[in-house]
Parts: sequence; structure tokens; C-alpha cells
Amino acid sequence: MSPITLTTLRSVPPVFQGQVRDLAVRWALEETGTAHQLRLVDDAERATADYRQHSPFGKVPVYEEDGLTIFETGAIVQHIAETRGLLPQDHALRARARAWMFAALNSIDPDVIALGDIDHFHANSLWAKARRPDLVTSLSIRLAAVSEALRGRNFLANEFSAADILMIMVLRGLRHTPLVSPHADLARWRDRCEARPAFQRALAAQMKTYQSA
Ligand SMILES: N[C@@H](CCC(=O)N[C@@H](CS)C(=O)NCC(=O)O)C(=O)O
Repeated sequence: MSPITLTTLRSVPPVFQGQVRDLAVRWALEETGTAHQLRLVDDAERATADYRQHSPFGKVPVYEEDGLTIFETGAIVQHIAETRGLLPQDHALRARARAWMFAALNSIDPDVIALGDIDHFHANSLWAKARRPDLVTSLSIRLAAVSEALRGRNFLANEFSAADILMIMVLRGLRHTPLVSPHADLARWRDRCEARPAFQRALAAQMKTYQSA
């Protein structure tokens, strides 16, 4: 059996270190005690036809395991969750975890990405200044809903699962804003998740990759 290989970026600007999406995969692997090796790619390699056979948009992460190659963080984390036990056994809770996995990627991530794009790349553009307030309002309404869903629960599907991994990964895109902190249940859940030893190991490993690049 060949070792699991996780492909990620060779270098990343400091502001994005700690939120590159390989973090979610590293975290899922750490939670399940799964060893892996890293493969680092630069822009030139991501543009090649060979790379795009495995990652059609030329992005990271890419995950390889026993002849299986998976792109898209959500699909990778779901694969690890299903094969290595990061979803609840209970039928209803398992469905709830899946719903929150999709919610993280479909209902929260698009606005987080849009806000990050404005703040990191277009902060001084007129269109960005006009767009930002509505984006913040719509994100805050979504974050309040996630916080409400966490009331009385330790994790999104009661027990820790892949849903927490994906939602935390998405919300790390808001680290440069104060948007999460006003939501008490959400902020407490975030701190609970990020205090997990497996998260801390995954984060340290990602920072080590980029800080030694
Ligand atoms: N939806 C994709 C997004 C992948 C993505 O945007 N990855 C970023 C790193 S977090 C990337 O490859 N950036 C390099 C670039 O766009 O040039 C996923 O979740 O895997």
C-alpha cells in the first residue's frame, strides 16, 4: 500500500498561512490518526495538463490514496470521514452532519470568499466599498443562524464530526474580521474545536510548511 499523499501549495503569503484548505484535510487525518506524506506544488506545476487531470481547476488540496485521487476539500474530508469514522453512527445525526458539511461549503463559504477577496485584494476599489456592507450584513445573519443551531450542543451534529472541520475551515477565512466573536455559541464552539490537539497539530504542520518555504 502506498502512503496517502496530500498535495498543497509550496508557498503562501503570510496572511493566508493557517487557512489554506489543506488544513481541513490535515485535521481530518490527525483526528483519525492517519499518516500521510506531503507533496508541494508551485504555480507552474498547477498549470500543467498532467496536474489538471487530477485537479481540474489547478487548485489544492489534492488527496491520493491507493490509486484514488480526489480534488475538492469537501469531497476529500467526506471520503476520510466515511472511511475512517468522522461521522456519527446514528442515522439522524449522520444526516445532520452531512447537511452542515454542505451548509459550510454552499451557504457560508461563498460570502466568506467574497469578503476575503474584497478585504485582501480590492479594499480601495469603489465597487468593493459599495458591496462590503451588504455582504457583512448577509454573513452576520448566516453566522447568527449557525450560532443558534449550536445552542445547547457541543458540536454541529452533537458529537465532533467532519461538519465541524469544514465549518471551522470556512470560518477561518474571517479571521481578519470581528464577525464571529459577537455570536457567543459560535465563538465558544470555534474555540472548543480549535483547542483540539488534532487541530493544533494540523495547524502547526501547515505553518511549518509555509514558514520554512
Ligand atoms: N473549492 C476548492 C477551492 C480550492 C482552492 O481555492 N484552493 C486554493 C488554496 S486554499 C488554491 O489552490 N489557491 C491557488 C490559486 O488559486 O492559485 C476546494 O475547497 O478544494
